[in-house]
Amino acid sequence: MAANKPSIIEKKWQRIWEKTKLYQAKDFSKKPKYYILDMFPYPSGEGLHVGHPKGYIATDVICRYLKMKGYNVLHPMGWDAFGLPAENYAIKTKTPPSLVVEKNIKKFKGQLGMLGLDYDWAREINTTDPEYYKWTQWIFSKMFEHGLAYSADAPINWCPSCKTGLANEEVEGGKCFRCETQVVRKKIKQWVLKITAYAERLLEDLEGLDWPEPIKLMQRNWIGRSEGTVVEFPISNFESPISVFTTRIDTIFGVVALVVAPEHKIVRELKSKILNWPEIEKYLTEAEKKSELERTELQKEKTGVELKGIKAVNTINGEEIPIWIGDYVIGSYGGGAVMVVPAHDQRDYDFAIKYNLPIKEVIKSLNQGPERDEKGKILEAYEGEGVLINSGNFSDLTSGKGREELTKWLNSKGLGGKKVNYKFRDWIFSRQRYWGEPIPLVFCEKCKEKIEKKDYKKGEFNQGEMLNPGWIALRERDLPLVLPRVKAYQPTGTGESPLANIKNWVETKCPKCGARSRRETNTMPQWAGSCWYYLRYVDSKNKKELINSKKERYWLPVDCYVGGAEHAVLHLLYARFWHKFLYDIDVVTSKEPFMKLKNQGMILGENGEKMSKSRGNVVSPDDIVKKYGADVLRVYEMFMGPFEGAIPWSTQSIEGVNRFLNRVKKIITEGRKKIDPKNNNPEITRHQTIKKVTQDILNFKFNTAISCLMEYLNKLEEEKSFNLKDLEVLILLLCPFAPHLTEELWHNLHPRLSKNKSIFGEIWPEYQEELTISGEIEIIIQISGKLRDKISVFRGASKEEVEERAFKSQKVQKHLENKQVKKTIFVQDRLINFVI
Ligand code: ANZ
Ligand code: ZN
Repeated sequence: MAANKPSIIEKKWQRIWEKTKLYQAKDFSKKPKYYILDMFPYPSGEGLHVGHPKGYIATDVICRYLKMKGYNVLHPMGWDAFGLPAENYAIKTKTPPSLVVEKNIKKFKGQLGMLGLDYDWAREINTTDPEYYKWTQWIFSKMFEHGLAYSADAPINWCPSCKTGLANEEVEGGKCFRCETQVVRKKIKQWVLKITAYAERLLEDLEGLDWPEPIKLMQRNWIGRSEGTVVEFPISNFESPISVFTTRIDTIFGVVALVVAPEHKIVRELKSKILNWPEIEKYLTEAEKKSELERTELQKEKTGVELKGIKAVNTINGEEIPIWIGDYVIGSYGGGAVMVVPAHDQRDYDFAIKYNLPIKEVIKSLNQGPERDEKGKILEAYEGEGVLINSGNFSDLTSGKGREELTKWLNSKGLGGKKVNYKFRDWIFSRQRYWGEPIPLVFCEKCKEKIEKKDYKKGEFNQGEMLNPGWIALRERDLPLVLPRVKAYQPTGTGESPLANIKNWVETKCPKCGARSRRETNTMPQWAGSCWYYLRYVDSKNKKELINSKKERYWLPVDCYVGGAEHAVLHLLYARFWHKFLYDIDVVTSKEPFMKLKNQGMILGENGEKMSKSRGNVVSPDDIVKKYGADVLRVYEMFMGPFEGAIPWSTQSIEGVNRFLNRVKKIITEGRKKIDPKNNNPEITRHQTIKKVTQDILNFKFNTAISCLMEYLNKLEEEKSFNLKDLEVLILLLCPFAPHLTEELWHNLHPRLSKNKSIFGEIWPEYQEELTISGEIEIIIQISGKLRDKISVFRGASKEEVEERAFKSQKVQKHLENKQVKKTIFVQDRLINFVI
């Protein structure tokens, strides 16, 4: 029958659902709301492979289920379309990126539609649409206004041969991906966002979130809170001291040297006093070439050079100690200097052995200490806690107490104090690229002069303008600052974006004083648009404000966010940061954007490797849908294994799913001619199935929900006639997974129903707890594997209940007399076996 072909019924229902606006979420309703969100895709030229929609299918299942449970559900979709791939493609083909994006979106949207995903397309957004990025720019300018954006010289990856800055993704093993020249670090002026100002809140508020524990942990580690002490070490014959951050101030009596980072300002300040400057200079040049990662890799041997001719003084006991530079010390962390304690830090120990520095033990282990040679010298650092020794008045304190007392002492002398440091840095927010949001700032010499000469009225300049003299933010009415068309998209040779070449765009008037000024020509990074997109879906057409506050209060926060675990840190941290800022300026009313987070596991190629074009193992959803239909693809992707797991694609298993759906079709088409209200055989199974499928959907256990439906089908297939209810429940429970087929079968079962009345307007089946347990069933009692008795118990009775009943049996008692039960094996609803 042609009308049964998936390709025909799927298109038919998709058209009807669209026409009846089945998926449009209503702003405001008496129903409880639920906002379920997918991580929106980057619309690449290749289109989707079967791995991409796994998460989208899952949210679709939940969304359809929740609507049947009476929720007002918001399930939107959009496009994260700025970024390098479109730009590189544009460079190669000389087509404007906007056209490339438009074409790709069309393809993606077609593919998502083909899968029957129930998005509310009326709310679609696209991060490259000026009407959208107007608000991305607006948020930036608000951050600027509040002093959260500052300009700083920051190093970028620079290819000396291509004369261009490179994104991290474009550096492979330290080399340029285009010409394989060694990439160097080059400092250029960048816009930086003060995400570190939110460190404490970003940490604290993680606690209340229903997120996978490993992801929370990754965020905590990324933020990297570290509590310790800062302490100043004076330099002989020089006024300013070196300030050091340490988590182990209890080891200060064991300090044998200081090591400062190559970029530490003291190195240049002391130049005239350093006796071996040529050697130092050579070291500095070498260090500049290395990335931070290369410098700090634990396995790499640590190097350093002593600054000859100068000495530092150990604050605690007045001892003179040498000062070194070493590139394993990071310039931007904890003051860029460390105190070297070889006895208690392995890195320092290795450094001391290599450069022949003394090793002073100052902590005694309370258990077994470090290994020693025959002379008693330690063979490794003892990094643990213990009791202070060789530490003057502080000897005999425990490490913890020692830290407390030493910090107190330093504080009282004005030489140091408690300090909390964070590993993560402020966010470098500018890119020297074309295809991104223009940064809405101009530079005005006149305003700069005013600020420098303090020739302004109170309140004339905002916090950001005071912090960055000369930089003026565009006003809201000047937004969006539209990305102009250019002739060439490749980066310029100077490390500036191609926008710098458009003279009549760059030259403009200062929005504050009207003087001639220049626009910022860097653009925003790809992350910007995805920092707040979930807000815009709620009110995507609003021309007056980012989001209407009534709608914000109704829909937010997002109840459930689903996407790949690769976004565990950056995207989720950046979005949380922006959300908190928007909370502070009263745009949103919740402290966190995403209450619950679920990560989908990858779908691997049939060979168990990651699916990719280069590996040649890509499976296209178009081919699968063509052969089996969207419902088979959907059910298969949900059935293939645990949602979070990485699972290889299997053509064989998809055949199994195809057979399952065909059996469902058969039992409904044939069964509706054999209706018998008196047949109540499957009742218990029916209630059990409703219970299990309902619970499993809520817990993202789609695979077990489907296997439960398969068992239910087995049960039904044993029957010769059917209670209408049993058939209905099969379709209703299956419909979130296989929407097209079930919609068709639902109408087969109810031929008088209007085509516009969807199965998704039906109510989700309810179960009765007492009916999930059948009456009495017989259970076998074995003793050491031999059948000794049979008893009746209620279906589903627990081990304890069955045990208690079994011990009452005379036969059992006889066989157990004077025997000890070593082990009890229990199979629910089947047997209990006492091993003696
Ligand atoms: C002396 C010491 C003795 C240290 C000891 C450890 C053990 P977190 O914050 O957990 O990373 N450190 C400080 N600043 C650094 C920098 N800019 N680059 C590289 N290393 C730096 O740990 C802080 C510890 O890392 C500090 O404590 C310091 O070494 C080192 F037995 O100071 B410690
Ligand atoms: Zn001005």
